[in-house]
Amino acid sequence: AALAGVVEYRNVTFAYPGAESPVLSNISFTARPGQTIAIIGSTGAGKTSLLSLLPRLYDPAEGQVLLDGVPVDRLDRAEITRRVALVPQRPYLFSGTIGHNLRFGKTEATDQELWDALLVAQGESFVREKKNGLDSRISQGGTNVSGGQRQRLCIARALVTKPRVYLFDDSFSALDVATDARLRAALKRTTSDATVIIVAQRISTITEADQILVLDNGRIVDRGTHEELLETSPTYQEIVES
Ligand code: TTP
Ligand code: MG
Repeated sequence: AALAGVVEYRNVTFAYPGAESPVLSNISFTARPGQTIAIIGSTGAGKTSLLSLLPRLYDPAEGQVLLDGVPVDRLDRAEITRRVALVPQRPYLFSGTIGHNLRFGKTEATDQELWDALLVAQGESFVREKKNGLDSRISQGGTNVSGGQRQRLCIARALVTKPRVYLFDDSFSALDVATDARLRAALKRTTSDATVIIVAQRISTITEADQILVLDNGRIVDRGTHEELLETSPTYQEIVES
């Protein structure tokens, strides 16, 4: 189907402009609708860089990134934005109301759609508790909300756009373990036919992923389910034990 949301990285190598050595080497994987693919690896391994190639923040030096079989450099950017939502590692809130911030990717969204997204993102109660609800002001950079609240608002913002593909870059790290678990369970229900790629630090966030990619120094060194990797991957075992 044309709008399925199949993501494929095919032998992707990438270096930042002006840099000598690549930060990603020969990356290949496929993520299909209904699947959750997790990416784990130490700081600087290239996780954020890997995600950035799908929405074309950068283009690879070699290889291809495909969305539903089409190389992303042949799609127009508006089309990519409609299909792919990236929740960045440092989620940004701008000065305006919570409603403005949530409607950033879909200006015509109704209040009900915003509340539905907040419910999934576990942000419903803290927004409801504010005197002005969706009309509450966010200060520049979102300094008047906590890190965990900011993450939940940015996840809700992505949900509002109802994309085919979700990219979560360490989006659950500021949440306590219980909220993280509730959020992911709710996410799984509402995004069950979407493609989900999660970068995570915490093992508990990704144990149920269909496939985990272990990234080390820009390469996928191991891949498999949590159980498989516990058996086969020394790098994964190290991360689990750390
Ligand atoms: P990242 O892709 O940012 O590594 P990461 O996301 O795995 O790390 P973390 O867990 O801390 O979020 O960086 C990989 C390499 O690329 C690293 O050496 C820094 C470099 N880099 C740049 O040169 N420019 C950039 O804009 C970014 C994001 C990274
Ligand atoms: Mg990162």
